[in-house]
Amino acid sequence: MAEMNAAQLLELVNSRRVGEDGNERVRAITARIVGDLFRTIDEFDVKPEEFWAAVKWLTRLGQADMIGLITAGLGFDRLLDIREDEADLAAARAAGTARAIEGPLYVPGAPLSRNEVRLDTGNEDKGTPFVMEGQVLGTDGQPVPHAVVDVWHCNEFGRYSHFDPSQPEYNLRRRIETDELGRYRFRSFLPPGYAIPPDSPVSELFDLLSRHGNRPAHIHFLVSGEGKRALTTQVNIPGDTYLDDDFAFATRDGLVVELEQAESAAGYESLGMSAPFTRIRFDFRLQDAANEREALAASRYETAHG
Ligand code: MBD
Ligand code: FE
Repeated sequence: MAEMNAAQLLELVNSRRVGEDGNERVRAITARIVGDLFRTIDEFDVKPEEFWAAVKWLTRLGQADMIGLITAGLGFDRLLDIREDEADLAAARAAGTARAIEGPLYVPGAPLSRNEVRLDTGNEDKGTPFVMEGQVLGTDGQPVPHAVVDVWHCNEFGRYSHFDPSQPEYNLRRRIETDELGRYRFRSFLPPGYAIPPDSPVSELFDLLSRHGNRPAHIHFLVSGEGKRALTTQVNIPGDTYLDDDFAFATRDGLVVELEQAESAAGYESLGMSAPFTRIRFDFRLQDAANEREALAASRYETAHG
């Protein structure tokens, strides 16, 4: 009875159970993935040393907390966005600012300010200062008062606070509550692009795939407001070499901002601006939420089980 071939083993792995408990969807998806891997091992004649090297790599990937980098780099994060876009289109609710992937580097609970904030406190002279400003609007163009704009970007070396323990807590991470007209603004410096850490499990795989691990310069947002569907998105800074060659496949039309020169700093004194300065104007357009869960300003990781 314990002698079996590969097909019999697969059948046994996927059918064994002690009762009717458990989750049928999890059983079905696990069975598909196990079957696909059995077939991959067979087709490519994967040797034991190759298999165990892969297992060790996965273990190191998890220990380095880098699984979220691999999912982005292999296109899964963008795939989920494409599927949500398609679902929106099918439901005739494809409107508003385009979504873009959260990425693995969001941290909830950033300090909250009203109307405006300096994101770059403690990062003076780290790059070109700019002010980004605009409104949070509904798809009908009506302002969303007291919306929350949660914004984060990397430091001058392309590293994100929290994941880079050398930076202060919540460095370059803030939340801004909009005013009655849905207006927000913040000052920061133009961040550089991001590159996956060298000498990491991720870079090992990307070297073997002959792929680079660069993202073009970008700023992340999680925007939410009463009755509106929370929006996770990013904007890109124009002119970056990797704009159309993002390792995470996450750049989108309509999300590459324009850098303008503001001639006068009048009205921007509270952000410490002196003329002339670089300005980005960008309005976020949020769909109406179909239910309470859609309105939650939360990481997609956290809501995944909710
Ligand atoms: C990033 O900064 C990022 O935004 C994504 C999606 C993946 C890796 C690093
Ligand atoms: Fe990022």
